[in-house]
Amino acid sequence: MSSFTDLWREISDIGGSPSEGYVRFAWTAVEWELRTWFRAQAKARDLEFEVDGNTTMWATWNPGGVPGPAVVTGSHLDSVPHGGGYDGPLGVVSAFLAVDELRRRGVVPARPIRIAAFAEEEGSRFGVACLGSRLMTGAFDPERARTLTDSDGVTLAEALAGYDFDPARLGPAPLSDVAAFVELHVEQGRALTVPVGIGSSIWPHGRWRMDFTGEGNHAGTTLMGDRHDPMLTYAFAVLAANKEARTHGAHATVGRVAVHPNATNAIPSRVTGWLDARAASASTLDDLLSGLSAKIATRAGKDGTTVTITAESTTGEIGFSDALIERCLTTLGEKTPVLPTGAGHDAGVLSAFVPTVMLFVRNPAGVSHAPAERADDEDCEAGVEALADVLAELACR
Ligand code: HGY
Ligand code: MN
Ligand code: MN
Ligand code: MN
Repeated sequence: MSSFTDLWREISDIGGSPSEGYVRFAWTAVEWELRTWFRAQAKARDLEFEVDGNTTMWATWNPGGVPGPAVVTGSHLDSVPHGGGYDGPLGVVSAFLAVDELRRRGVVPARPIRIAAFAEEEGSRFGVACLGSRLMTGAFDPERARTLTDSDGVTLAEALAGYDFDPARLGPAPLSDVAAFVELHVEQGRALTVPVGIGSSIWPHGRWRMDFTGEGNHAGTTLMGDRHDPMLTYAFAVLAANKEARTHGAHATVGRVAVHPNATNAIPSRVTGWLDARAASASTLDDLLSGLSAKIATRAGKDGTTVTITAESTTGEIGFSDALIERCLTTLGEKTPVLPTGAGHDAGVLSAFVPTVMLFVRNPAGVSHAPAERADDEDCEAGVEALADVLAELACR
């Protein structure tokens, strides 16, 4: 049986390093290495390995051969560009170790326990967050998914076919197979001051693509008064998003931008910025978006540019199962903190369909989506124990 440290080391060189961060995009050679590792872990534990039509990997432990819905745990293996190593993989590694722990305890579950690794959770390659779980629940149209395009112009259907996955198999899966979902995840801010906490809810959030169009021209000869510079409208939008977020007690970020033609001596003809916005309530998020859109439109009028804002993926208010939170508290101790998060998760997508809860592991750096993301090994071990306790509670009673 592996210790946390040993199992963690097995993936710590795949797709990056702790100092530089990880680039682990869906349906790439790096992800394939992680898939190979997952499959080997399932095999080493004599778990039944499967890949479904959405390319989610499953490893099933069902020693009693019992029929019926499973208690599912797991997370994702993909990352944001140069992200930390914990966001996602911690939940998958902990899931394998929790099964080891239950075996060590001599537990025989009364229902199957399944480990899942969802694809493209970050949406880093095709832009739609939690794409694997959205497809599974029917929350995203498979036809539309097949035509999503990455930054190299590769469609999702082509990316799948490149690894012998059949794009025609994308789509909803029977959720009646899932009795409950428990996702363990590194906490992504400074909210947790003890090793393990329980998730209560996820802030409503979304991603919007903002396309600014103007008139490309020479940087040296075009009079300042003659310009239609979309970069100006874009710059205004970034500052306005920050201001709106502060006014609303919300969060707004523009972390990605594409400029055409991207030349120092040319006024750009086109700028695309991607807005990530999140708020404690859906109405606050709506207010933020409508206020911001109006301000940007006014500014575009002054700049002689045009702007279109398109939602790429949105997630409404999510509260995890009260009953499961109660059972986690009974199992882990009534003093275990129960906390909301501003980060999105496959658990958030599944929670609209099946009883779902999350466990968080302390993040001493308070950083995520960046190489400095951390969790101490001792806290990760406490996370595995907690996950094993919760799985025993949900799968044995
Ligand atoms: O972007 C997010 O909130 C997440 O970590 N997938
Ligand atoms: Mn993430
Ligand atoms: Mn994650
Ligand atoms: Mn010239």
